[in-house]
Amino acid sequence: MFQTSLCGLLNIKYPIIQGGMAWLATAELAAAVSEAGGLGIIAAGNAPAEVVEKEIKKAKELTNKPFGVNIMLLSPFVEDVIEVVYREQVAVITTGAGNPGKYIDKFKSIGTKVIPVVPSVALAKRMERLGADAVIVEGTEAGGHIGELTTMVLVPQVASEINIPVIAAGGIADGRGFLAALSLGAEGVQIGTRFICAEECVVHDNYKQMVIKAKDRDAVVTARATGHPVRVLKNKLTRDFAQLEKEGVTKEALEEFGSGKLRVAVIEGDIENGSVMAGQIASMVKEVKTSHEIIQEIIEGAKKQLGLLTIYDKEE
Ligand code: TUI
Repeated sequence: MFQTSLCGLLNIKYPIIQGGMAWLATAELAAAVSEAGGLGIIAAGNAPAEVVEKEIKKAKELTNKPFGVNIMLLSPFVEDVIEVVYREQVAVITTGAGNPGKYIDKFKSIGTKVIPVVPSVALAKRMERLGADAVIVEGTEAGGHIGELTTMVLVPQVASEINIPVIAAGGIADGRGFLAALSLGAEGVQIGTRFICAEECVVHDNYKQMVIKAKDRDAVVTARATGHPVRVLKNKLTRDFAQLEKEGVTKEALEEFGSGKLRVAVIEGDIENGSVMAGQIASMVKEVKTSHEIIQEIIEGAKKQLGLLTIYDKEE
């Protein structure tokens, strides 16, 4: 059940891709998600190529199943990371925060599937034309760097305009969201925030606990003025950001202030002064579970929800 064309394309059991979360999505999480039947992703983030290479080699030791690497296109090391991922012949790349057009042919020549994150119909169409294998359509509900449109409006608009598989992202954490995404025309989902609280996610426990305690309105957008808006959980950092924006400091000063703050939260566990990136669905994450349990819960939840819809149909 829920086997879509994406499962065949990526050689996975369930059409669930783990979000490429910088610092959090290490080999341990990626391998666990792939072992559980989804597609695990190692996030390159802003890491140097040697670090990414080590993670890829570690994931290969932990699983024989396919996994991917997320390439953050704003990284200063992007060209070197591209070379490492190419050399290691990783099964899938996802990309974020930019247009990966110039790299697509290179990866396709060795059979690596290329799946860009797109925040608009125009970019989705361009990616299809350039040979992308699928696109991740990410709504503004997502954590981290975000676009403008919601998942609810963007997924069906993109699905109507392209012929490659659409993967919905942003605001999905359970079986109901998964089923809703398929109803909107997606053939799979990308889930980030729920996997922050996977047992195999190496993030500091303070970060996991902050996600678990988050309420519906706690995931706010900072740094709009920089042109790179980022969704994070409210804390001292977001208040300081708001104050600086009110004072009208330059874009460069805001970028400088934000730089390195994700590491502060993820590694040091300073969830007041660090950047706790998470999506609007954070309040639905109630406990730490294994990646296997999370994926099973999503699939079983979707089956249950589908059963309810069928009952409505019978009552007509
Ligand atoms: O990339 C993400 N999420 C991220 S990246 C990140 S690290 C970072 N930190 C601070 C500032 C910027 C990045 C944390 N979270 N999600 C995928 C995503 N991609 N969301 C939006 C986009 C996107 C935006 C514009 C993709 C393409 C794009 O294209 C513009 C163009 O060049 O046409």
